[in-house]
Amino acid sequence: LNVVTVNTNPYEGQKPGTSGLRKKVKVFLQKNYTENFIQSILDANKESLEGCTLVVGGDGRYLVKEVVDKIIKICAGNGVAKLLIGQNGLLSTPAVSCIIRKYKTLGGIVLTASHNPGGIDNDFGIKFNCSNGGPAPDATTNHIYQLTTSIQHYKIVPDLVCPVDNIGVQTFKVGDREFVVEVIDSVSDYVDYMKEIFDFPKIRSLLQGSETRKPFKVLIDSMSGVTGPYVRRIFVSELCAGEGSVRRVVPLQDFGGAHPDPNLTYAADLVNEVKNGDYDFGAAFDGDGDRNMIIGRDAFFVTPSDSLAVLAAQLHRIPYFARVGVRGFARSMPTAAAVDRVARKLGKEMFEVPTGWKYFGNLMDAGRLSLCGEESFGTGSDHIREKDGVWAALAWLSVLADSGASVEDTLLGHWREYGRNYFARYDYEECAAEPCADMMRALEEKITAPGFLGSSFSSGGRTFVVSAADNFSYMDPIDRSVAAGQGLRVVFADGARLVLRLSGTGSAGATVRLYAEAYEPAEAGAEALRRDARQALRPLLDLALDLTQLQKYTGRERPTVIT
Ligand code: VG1
Ligand code: CO
Repeated sequence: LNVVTVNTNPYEGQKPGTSGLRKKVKVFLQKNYTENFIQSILDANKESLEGCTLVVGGDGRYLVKEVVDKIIKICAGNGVAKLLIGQNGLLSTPAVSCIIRKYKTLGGIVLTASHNPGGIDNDFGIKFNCSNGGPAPDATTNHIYQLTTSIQHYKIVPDLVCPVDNIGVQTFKVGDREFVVEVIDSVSDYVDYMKEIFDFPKIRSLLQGSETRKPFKVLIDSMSGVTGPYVRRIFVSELCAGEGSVRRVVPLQDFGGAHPDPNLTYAADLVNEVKNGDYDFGAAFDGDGDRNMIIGRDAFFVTPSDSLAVLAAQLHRIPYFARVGVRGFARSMPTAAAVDRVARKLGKEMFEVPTGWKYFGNLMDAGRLSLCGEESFGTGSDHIREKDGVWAALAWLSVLADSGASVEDTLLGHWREYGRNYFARYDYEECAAEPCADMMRALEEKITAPGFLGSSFSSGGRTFVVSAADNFSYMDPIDRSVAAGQGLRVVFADGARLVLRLSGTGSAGATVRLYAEAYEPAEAGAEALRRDARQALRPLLDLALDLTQLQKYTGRERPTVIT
């Protein structure tokens, strides 16, 4: 087989966002668009490419198989020695991270647009992960982007035919070197690792019940995303939960037309099933399997920020942490600060990083971070370098198996001890980009003007006094790299916070995210701790709309999604 060098021209806008390059499928279908980006990823790794191994897999959405084929041919053309590819091109994002680390590969290419809808009219995405298993840091993605702006040609082996439907090793002769593709079982490595981290027999006996205890009934929803095969293997085969305890476990190219995003809006049918059925626990995962939503009996909702805090407080119940110990905790800036209180109590280091999982990696690699999360339904630990949906569900079940408590009682107990951080996020999707940029500029000016600090606002019978306000900037404590302009935040004296930022994962227009958080201390009493979140946050949200003039700038009366 021969390598062919193909001339090409750069495309504008191949700049990876919060998590890889995400665009409409039609954009990726343009001539050489996908080839350019893949070649640029490889060029960014030029020094290490010779003889290296890469992992390749995606969430099963439309175009994954075609792009896997392109990656195989372009890698073959660029001196990569070996590819590890999930069967049928399927690998969850956490599984890619796990496999990169286990087999010590140079990195991996993940084909996903995560929770964005799939299908020919929807989204596709390409992300590069480094040898630590985590999403490439800003320096690397900026380098890749730079290369896309000047690319002149790519190298490909057009005649190489390599199906990925069957597990096994295929060897090719490219020029005078050997090129190997190993198609691997998509779930085995990941499942083996989960069995090391958790006590499967203990979770199994929770689910099965005993003479003295009723079975603990779960309903796990893969939302027709990539976790289907993982969920079947783990919950049905290993934990013997029964076929009736899993739903939507066949990965579909268009996720059945649904939005594979685990939250109360897009996973409403799971919520209803749990509410109307006899279930103790429900969980859902996004398209690529890194997000999770946890609910209890009667669909009692656990906010992701609380989920992180509860797990932090109960980490000792999980065998992995009992074994390796617990280092620090971290959350992304907009995530509610519930976990900060746990860190303080346990005497652990606490980090606040910009939105996006790539900012947790260095802290984990340096041995300073064990558990972290984001308000966007992301939870994970240093077992890999991505957030991990199935892991989060297993972590919760481990905690519950050990404590014997229900989901709701676990939360009530947590709030009684630490107080409660009420949290809500309003998303205004696909707005016109320019007015949104104006809005951000105007707000930044307002909150950084002299006199804003210390000023007070009344809303809904409450007074909020500004104690801090800025455009969040982060210096990585390990490599001292700086990420500036990460979101506008206003902090109030009573611990309440407002954050406004623009999404970095959308594929059209601008998506505005407004985050609100209010703290109710434990002493406030049972009633104050059990309020409806929307009600509790009303004064703050009203204040936010007034302060940002969001409705004026976006022309939107109400958000597209509330989480
Ligand atoms: C969103 C979330 C962020 C998350 C990112 C990737 O980013 O807010 O917390 O890390 O998606 O998640 P943004 O820039 O749109 O707010 V995933 O499951 O899409 O990889
Ligand atoms: Co995802």
